[in-house]
Amino acid sequence: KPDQGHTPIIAQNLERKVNLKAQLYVKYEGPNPTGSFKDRGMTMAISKAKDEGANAVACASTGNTAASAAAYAARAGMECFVLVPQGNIALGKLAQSMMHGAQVLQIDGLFDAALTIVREITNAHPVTLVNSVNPYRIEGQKSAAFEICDALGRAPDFHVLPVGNAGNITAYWKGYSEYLSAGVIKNAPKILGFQATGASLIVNDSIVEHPETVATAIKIGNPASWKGAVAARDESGGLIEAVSDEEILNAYRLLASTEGVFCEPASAASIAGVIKLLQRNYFPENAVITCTLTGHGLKDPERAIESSDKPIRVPADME
Ligand code: AN7
Repeated sequence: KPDQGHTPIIAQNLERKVNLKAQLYVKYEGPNPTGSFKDRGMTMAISKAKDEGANAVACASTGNTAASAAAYAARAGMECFVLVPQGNIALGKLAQSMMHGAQVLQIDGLFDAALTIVREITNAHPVTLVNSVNPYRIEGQKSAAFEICDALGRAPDFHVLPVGNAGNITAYWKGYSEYLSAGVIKNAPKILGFQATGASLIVNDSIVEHPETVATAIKIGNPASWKGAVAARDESGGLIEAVSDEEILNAYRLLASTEGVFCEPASAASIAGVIKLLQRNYFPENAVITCTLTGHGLKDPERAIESSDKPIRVPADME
């Protein structure tokens, strides 16, 4: 088994809970080495950087890219610089970047500002940019689409995923398209992307200056792979829509408390999207739907605790 990828695809029993008459599966990316789908692309980007003689890599990140870059750079013996938005990164992700020995720069600004800065720096200096504008990232991440088709023996009818910087939706569409042209699958799925309402710039077709959402992983106002996301939507006949923070958190709790699957809030945007589309009878009966759960719930313990009933404190006796 390779170190990253080959994650489980788990059938869901949400039928009675949300009145879904379709077959729903989640592709759970939590078991990757650093707990998110980013490892699929990062192993490629770092290996290629090493191959090309790089001594240092850098990225801007809402947290997961940074954690993954830090780990793979450590393994490769390279320096790693990560720029993260101060106060807008889940605790687990920050801990990972620090433990793996990256130079962590917390900027007084959001992801988009960090990406602009890191692009300029890596243009001017011998440091390899490992954000998903690095094409090797997309090549690695498309493997998830292959795995889903291999596991199901067919492509799903619909594939649903959260959209932040839009690298992953681009990668999935590339994967499905390649399997289609190679004749491995007969039909490609419709790609359904979900942004948070407070960061729904692709939906509204305009940059969001001040993105706002509890799902910090997708708190992005001007995604680098915007065009890729639009192509995935239009070529597949899918859609990109928004879900509110409330819908995201409801889906987040529903999955954890009734399916035993703990993902981070941004990941739950995919399930929230399915529930939203169900309410307007979007899915034909017996459709096969796959949702990517992009990251592990343990990434963001603070949000998990805030979203749950508080533990009860009692004296240490039988009563
Ligand atoms: C859990 O780590 O952008 O649309 O800097 O961490 O490919 O950006 C993370 C994104 C979804 C969105 N779910 O994927 C970063 C970063 C989780 C994420 C996304 C992210 P893209």
